[in-house]
Amino acid sequence: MTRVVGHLDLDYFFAQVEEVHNPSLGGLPVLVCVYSGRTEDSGVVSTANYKAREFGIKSGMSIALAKKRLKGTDARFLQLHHEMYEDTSERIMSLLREETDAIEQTGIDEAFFDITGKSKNDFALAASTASEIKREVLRREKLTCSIGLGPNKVVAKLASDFRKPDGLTVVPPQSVRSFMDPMSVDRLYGVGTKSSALLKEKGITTISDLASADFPLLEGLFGRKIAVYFRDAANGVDDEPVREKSGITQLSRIITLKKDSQDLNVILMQLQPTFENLHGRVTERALVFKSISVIGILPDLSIRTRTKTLDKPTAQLSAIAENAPLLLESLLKECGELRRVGVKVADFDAKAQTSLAEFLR
Ligand code: DCP
Ligand code: CA
Ligand code: CA
Repeated sequence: MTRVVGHLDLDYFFAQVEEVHNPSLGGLPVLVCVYSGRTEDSGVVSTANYKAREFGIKSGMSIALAKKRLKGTDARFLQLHHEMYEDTSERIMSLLREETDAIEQTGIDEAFFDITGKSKNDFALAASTASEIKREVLRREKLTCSIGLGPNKVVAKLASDFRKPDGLTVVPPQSVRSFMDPMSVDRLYGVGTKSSALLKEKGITTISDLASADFPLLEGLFGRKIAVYFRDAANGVDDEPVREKSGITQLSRIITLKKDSQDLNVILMQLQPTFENLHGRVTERALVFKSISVIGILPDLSIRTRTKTLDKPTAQLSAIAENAPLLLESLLKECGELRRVGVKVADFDAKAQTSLAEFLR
């Protein structure tokens, strides 16, 4: 079945959020910097607005070099306000979730989305949905973004990158080959610097070169699985669904004891019911965990933990039910009375949920 997949990426994200919060920056080169604090200018540029980019400013460049390039201008060098960007990002992701069939966030300022159902598989209708999303982002957050539409994630990602800032690039199935063919291989989602260097050594520089490359040659360079992905992606073929990642790194449950206690059995009686509850949340999200911790909060509110790392990931209730009491016993030996106690699982095995393209990134 053909799909309609989009990719949205906010323009010069951190710097644009800063501009929204401080309109007096309008028109000036704006740089958001990560100061390392050693000397006044040590650190790197996180991102810069398009005015600053006219002077050759790039993400990752040293602040010292950026200052040199912007000498004589009225450029503003700002500090990071990460929480502000996180909050903005969260609101935009909820907006996108409201307007589409499914989303998959791939970074603080970008996400894939699926609008196959919503657009009834019609790219003209999909284009107006994408315009509507851009308008809503602008109306609610005063931010511009760039959107690409295509029949899959590989094409959508190339399309959102194609025209920036404030772009909308629509690539219906019949235009995929002519859109992708002339592009450099390193633009392809999943092709990193190492792979693209290897490919270039073999004379494979454009996506069209890769699409028609000798398959055994690719297999020799990257192994079968990756070679298949590269060949298909270069041909505009990609069946990876758009699916929301849990994004969770740990799950825990903490209770307050009826009375401060140091007695293993008394505490276990109250803690045991949380094992099943926690395990239920693990299963619900189809996660497998590799570590289990017991957390103790003392009457002075200081926190102690004991962690056990398993040999291999598991989703079994018994892994919690058997290890938590042992961890609790060891914790109690050290710290006396507890006020609150909890159990936590973490180190989820993400690979099961990651597509090959993301794995390669
Ligand atoms: N970022 C960073 N350091 C980097 C790259 C990015 O701190 N080397 C941060 C700042 C960016 C944000 O991540 O605002 C998003 O990164 P993008 O690559 O999407 O770049 P921008 O959104 O800044 O610019 P563009 O308009 O090209 O998307
Ligand atoms: Ca961006
Ligand atoms: Ca981005």
